[in-house]
Amino acid sequence: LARQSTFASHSNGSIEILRQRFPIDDFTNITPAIVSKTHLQLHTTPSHPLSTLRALIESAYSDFTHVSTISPLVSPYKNFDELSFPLDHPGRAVTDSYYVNRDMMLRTHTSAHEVEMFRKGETKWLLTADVYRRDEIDASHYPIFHQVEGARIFNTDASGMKEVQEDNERLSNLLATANIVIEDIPHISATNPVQPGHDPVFSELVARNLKLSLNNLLLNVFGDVAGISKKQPLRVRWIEAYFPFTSPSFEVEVFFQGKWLEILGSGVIRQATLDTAGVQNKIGWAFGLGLERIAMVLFSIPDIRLFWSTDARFLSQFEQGKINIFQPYSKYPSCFKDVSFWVPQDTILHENDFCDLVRDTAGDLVEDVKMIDHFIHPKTNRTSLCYRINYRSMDRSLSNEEINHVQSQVVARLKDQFGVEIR
Ligand code: FA5
Ligand code: MG
Repeated sequence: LARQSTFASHSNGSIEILRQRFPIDDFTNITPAIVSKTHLQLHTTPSHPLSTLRALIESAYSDFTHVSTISPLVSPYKNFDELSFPLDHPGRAVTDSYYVNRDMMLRTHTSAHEVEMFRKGETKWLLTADVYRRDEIDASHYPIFHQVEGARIFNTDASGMKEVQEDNERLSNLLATANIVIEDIPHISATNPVQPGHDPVFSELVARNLKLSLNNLLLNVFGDVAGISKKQPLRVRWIEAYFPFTSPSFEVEVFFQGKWLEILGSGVIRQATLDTAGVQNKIGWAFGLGLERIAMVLFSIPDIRLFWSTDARFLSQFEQGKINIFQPYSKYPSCFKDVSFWVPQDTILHENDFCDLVRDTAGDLVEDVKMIDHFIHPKTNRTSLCYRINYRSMDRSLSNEEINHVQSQVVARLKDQFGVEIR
């Protein structure tokens, strides 16, 4: 089946990213719009809300190594195989991840650096970085976001057990007097099992250390703003999860402004990962937390695109180390444009391909993309799609001419790259 390149503009056989040149191939799907943001490092840009949040998290792990400048270019081996992702995992698909070529991609999560960190001998560390995923377009999804990975490993001997027990005691004392309500689940269960090679007692102690440590982190991050000032306890709930590289595994949600907010994934690290890193005699935990969703609620930032704004009316509202409520400077009008078309037979036009084409053409002028119609013609067997694009700038009013021009470029590229027939 033909999969058209969304990277038609780079036909000279190579692509430059972060001052490195790479050959392109049939996997290449990274767009110029994405490449142009790979160097921005919002999470270390002073005064940026993402940087303030990173620093706040780091301050809760002051005795850990902190890393925040690792390149997003990794091999698929590092992003997936080292972490025991099965070969047919959907995350590997070109529709879901950004590939430079078959051998190089933009990391989809900070877990891609776990083996490298452990191999260096790090035993307690935080790593903050930009991560990339092909996805839909709306106010809470952006193809680039930021994660903090945290991990801690212990010796699998009496010294390690003593270390984890002492730390559990210290952390439970800290939590004992805190205004927090935790909905917990068992550390280990039939559906969230201990790993075959692990001592169940040790694994439970490690899972408990993970939970105590993260409950304390959440208290630090949300404690002051989530209602402690209003004498409401912070509510945290632990949920059973699945990740190929941890067992048992957990997700954590925080109750904030009337809703449960998904904060992170975590678990007891799969021994295969530690073995690959050459630290066979260790056991430990890891978590991966998304910064944008937390920052959006802490700073009341209504649209994820705002993090990328260079408008002084956005940036000047923030100061490094300070959490304050964002004052929206204005909301400019939306402009909706529909495009309906027939997809040629034998062509797959994934929604993420459509969204990337729109993002690459319209940049951050696109707020939302929705498929509003989809049917297959009973006689010709052709697929008809209709997408509704909502154009709205965060910074200014858009003229009709400008929108019409962008929309006509979207249509032209659709015809050009996917051979669609406009209806
Ligand atoms: C992961 O990325 C795992 N690497 C997390 C992990 C690390 C598990 C270590 C076990 C051990 P997940 O895809 O669920 O998992 O993403 C983790 C967090 O990133 C989510 O809880 C959420 O806070 C954030 N996140 C995920 N997708 C998005 C998105 N599209 N936009 C914004 N934030 C997101
Ligand atoms: Mg998830």
